[in-house]
Amino acid sequence: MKKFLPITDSNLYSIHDKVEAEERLSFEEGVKLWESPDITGVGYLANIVRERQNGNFAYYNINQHIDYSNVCILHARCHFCAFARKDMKTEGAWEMSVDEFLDKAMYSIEHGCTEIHSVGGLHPKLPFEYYLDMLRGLKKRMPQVHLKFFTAVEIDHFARIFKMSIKEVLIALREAGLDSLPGGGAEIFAEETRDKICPGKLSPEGWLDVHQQAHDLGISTNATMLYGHLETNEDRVDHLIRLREQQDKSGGFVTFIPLAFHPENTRMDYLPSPSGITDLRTIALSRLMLDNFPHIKVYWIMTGLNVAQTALSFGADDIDGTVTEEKITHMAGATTPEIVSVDEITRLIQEAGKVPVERDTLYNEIIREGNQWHRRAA
Ligand code: V47
Repeated sequence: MKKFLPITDSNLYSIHDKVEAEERLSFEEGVKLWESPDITGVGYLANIVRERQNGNFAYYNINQHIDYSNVCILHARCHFCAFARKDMKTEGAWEMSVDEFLDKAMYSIEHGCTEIHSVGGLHPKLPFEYYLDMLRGLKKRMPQVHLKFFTAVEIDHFARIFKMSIKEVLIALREAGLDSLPGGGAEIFAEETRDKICPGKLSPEGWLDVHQQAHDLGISTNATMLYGHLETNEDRVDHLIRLREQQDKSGGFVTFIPLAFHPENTRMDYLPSPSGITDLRTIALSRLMLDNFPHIKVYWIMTGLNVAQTALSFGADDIDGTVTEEKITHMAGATTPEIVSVDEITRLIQEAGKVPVERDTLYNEIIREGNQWHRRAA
């Protein structure tokens, strides 16, 4: 039987040859992929890489997000953010005590959660002991649960206000129980656009340096890109190439998560939300450009479950997890649920023709027996 290549844009033929030959794509090829009208052709190319790297598996995890506080010294700077507040006197501000934090996390852990993901604003006053106590409290009670805490921007903030080096901060947090860093705060690296959406925020070099130092210490991290605001096609490709170069140097990124901008309640509320095609194109572009990243995650909280399910055929091999209690996107108008059941996640994955695998943060398979779970090494 004759086979047809499902590509209609002739600009993609030479890229197809390079993808088949496992050759690295250039900046110009990244821009071509973004500009191609042949979205299914682009998806087809990304799916080649996805299947090569992760077969037919689609990963999910049982996790909980806990945002310990939204008080943030950058509250007036990040124009895309609906989450931050100036201080505790401002309406909508919160600051959890360590006990409140531990109670919330322990409830999820007792219900089978394997990862706590915790971030907050850049708080001007909380002492370093607060952050250490959150980690210590959980590690002492439940050592097998993975603690993915604090973005590079928070790590840099701790170094500044506690007058420590980045390395000292990371070592102290690790001793208290930190397992990995989430990928937030990267936004978009291209300086001109970054200065428009978050002037004065940690620089791209600063963000990458925190990840470099974490990787040097053996701490795995994730990476993100905020898209669907003022960034250009070139900005997106540039962002991915800077991450790819960093991964060549330090090698500790586990997964990349493109984050779809939600404009409601932000100072950029005049912008439309990114469309489903933009979401799928961003996933596919990421899979193709980030040839040295083992995983690409579609964050259903931001794309919605239907797009997330479709993204599993456009380069994504991971659909994130149950999440539970998401604030950053919901304060910016997300209409997705704040939690989704394991049955729903596995049903969506199977319906997309993939095999669901429950994973921990570092992609070890989770095996469950009754109320107990253990890891099978990746
Ligand atoms: O850094 C803020 C983004 C990030 C908005 O590492 C917004 O596994 C959209 O990093 N619309 C935090 N995005 C979330 C994040 C993340 C999420 C899931 C998994 C992982 C991981 C990391 O959210 C921020 C910022 O880039 N953000 N405001 C908004 N209005």
